[in-house]
Amino acid sequence: MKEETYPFVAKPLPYEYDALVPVLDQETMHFHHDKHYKTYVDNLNAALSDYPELQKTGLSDLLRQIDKLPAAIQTPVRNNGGGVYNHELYFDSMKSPVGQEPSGILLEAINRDFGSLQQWKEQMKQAAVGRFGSGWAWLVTDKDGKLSIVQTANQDVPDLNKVTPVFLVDVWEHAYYLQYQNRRADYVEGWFSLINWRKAEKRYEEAIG
Ligand code: MN3
Repeated sequence: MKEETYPFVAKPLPYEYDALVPVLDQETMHFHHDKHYKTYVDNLNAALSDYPELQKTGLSDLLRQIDKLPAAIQTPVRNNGGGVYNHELYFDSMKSPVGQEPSGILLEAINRDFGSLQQWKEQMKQAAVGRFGSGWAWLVTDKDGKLSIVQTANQDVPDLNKVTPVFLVDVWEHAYYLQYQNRRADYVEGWFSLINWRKAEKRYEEAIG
């Protein structure tokens, strides 16, 4: 991801609001992007507004060193910086649900590290559906290209000093409730058809150099 700095600006969706229909409807995307994501951007800027020494630091660098930030802004940066980082990657990881399958070295790595694409999907679904409360399920890679699935709570990010995210799925209720109510598993099943595999492959290739 391109590293912007303070003041952070909400990025537009990389597709139209109705691009993810029928998996995610326009109303869901408007609330999720225009309200929830925008609020994280505004609150992150508010948290950093009194700390000029941090205003030239990129978002992932802020998240890598949360424990070294001034105590008063550790929690706001964790929650809102994570909220910005996670949503930008989430929106950018999706595309219209029209047949796209993984290929190339990312598919080879999935087969190697999970046994098969189907086994990966089952584990990813379990991580997303089984996440208790609000949070995220991620596909991440280490520097050697070894893939793993991780869950995080709230707006936490995985340890970015150790892994690079390939993509993630938002399992906060605001991501799906308008359309799916309590049926998180149905939302997650639909989300698989939204994965932008070409972008995922690019991220994976960049992460392992
Ligand atoms: Mn969300």
